[in-house]
Amino acid sequence: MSFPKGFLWGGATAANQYEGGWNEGGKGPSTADMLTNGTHTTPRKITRTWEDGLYYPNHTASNFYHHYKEDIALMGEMGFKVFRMSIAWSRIFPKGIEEEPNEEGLRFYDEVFDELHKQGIEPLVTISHYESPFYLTEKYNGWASRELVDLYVKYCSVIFNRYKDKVKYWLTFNEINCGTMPLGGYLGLGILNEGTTDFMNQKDDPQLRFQGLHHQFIASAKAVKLGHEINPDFKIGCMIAFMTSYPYSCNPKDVLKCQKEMQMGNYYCGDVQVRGEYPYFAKQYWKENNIQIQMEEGDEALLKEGTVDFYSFSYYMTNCVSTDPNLEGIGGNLIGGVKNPYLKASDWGWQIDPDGLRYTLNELYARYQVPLMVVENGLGAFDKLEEGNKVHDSYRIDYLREHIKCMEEAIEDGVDLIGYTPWGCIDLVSASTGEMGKRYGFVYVDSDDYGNGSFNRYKKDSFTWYKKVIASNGTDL
Ligand code: BGP
Repeated sequence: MSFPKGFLWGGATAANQYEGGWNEGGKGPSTADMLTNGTHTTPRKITRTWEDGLYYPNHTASNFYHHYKEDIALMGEMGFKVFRMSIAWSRIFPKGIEEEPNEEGLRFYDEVFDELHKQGIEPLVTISHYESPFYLTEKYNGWASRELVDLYVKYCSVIFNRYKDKVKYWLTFNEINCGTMPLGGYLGLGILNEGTTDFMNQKDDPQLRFQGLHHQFIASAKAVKLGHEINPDFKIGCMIAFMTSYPYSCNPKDVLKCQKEMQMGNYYCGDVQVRGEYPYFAKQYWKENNIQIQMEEGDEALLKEGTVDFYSFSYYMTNCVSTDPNLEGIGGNLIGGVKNPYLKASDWGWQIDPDGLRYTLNELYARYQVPLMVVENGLGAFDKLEEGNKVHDSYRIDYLREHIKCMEEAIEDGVDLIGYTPWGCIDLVSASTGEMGKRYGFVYVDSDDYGNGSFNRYKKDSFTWYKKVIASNGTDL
């Protein structure tokens, strides 16, 4: 029996992909709301096709806004101990700059948290998950400007004070390390570079990206300090998109290249947020890429004072790194690297690697020595709704079972793993492709890629399986 008593089993979502109600209850548009057409007023449907590129049809999403009671009851039925969700910043501050928060937005989350507690579920709240108010992009070019630090801290102060007795676990920024990468990195930073209208596809400006990240680090550190002042019991974590890379061969050149990619892609941000200072390799990278980080007096001290209480990460796949240009790349959405001949992949080319999770957990724990939480993991798949509204998703069960086994092994290795929230526990819209058809959930949501459907909820086979896993604390897999 390896999973400790009190292990936090649950599931994960994000407002912009799940909540819907994008312009209801006084909510302003967020960066994620703007991805397809760049206007404030045209509500979007799910329009993404493979040819169209990266669309993001999150306006209706899974309509949690109007289904939260039903959804939370389903989570309760599965026995969730924790539910990871995000607060949409633009529901609280529609433009991000108002004097007073939007009471209707605050009340919505009050009701959600109350409902969760009725079911004995602890909320785990991502404060910013690709959804800063779009107005801040227009006015300040998002996190490129230091102005956002105080606006974010003000938002934190409002939600920390309001929910201090309802929420204990917080994450400051979702997958903050995406900002170290040009593709996809701009969404979380809310930056639109000159002459571009598309977050996902713009001329890269490393100076702006890394300066934007610095602002997020400062904002995160300030939030951690403030949170602990408001409630010393708060547990505030970082959240990293972790993709372990293996050297494709034992050619030392491959090994060195791989090490470099791991440092900048995976470790740069966690090192700042957990250890409270930039890692040694940052300086060389800045030099090579002509990046000058503007620091204010006191920034270094702040980073030290605002280190996180735990480390959380998403884990879907691993890749290989090679210096050989002739090897086949992984391709697909937002992912790079070389194919690993030992691994199978999902329909989206994401290579499935449960052992890699055990390896990653050990590496992370050796480096940071703080509690770890896997806050995203899962298999995006095309599910088929069959007779009697059944979904037979044995492929998903297999994926999750193997990953849970490897988490168990990591715990036996001595890793302090405290929770597991598989991604998209109730079907939602995909971040990288904008499809509804890329499903992760234990619960099927009846909507297609165009937002057509009844939005009814149906339990998949994995629902019953996961319920049993939780009830047995991971022994009955
Ligand atoms: C992470 C994001 C999530 C989520 C997940 C799955 O990067 O934090 O928002 O969507 O990946 O990715 P996708 O939706 O592209 O399948």
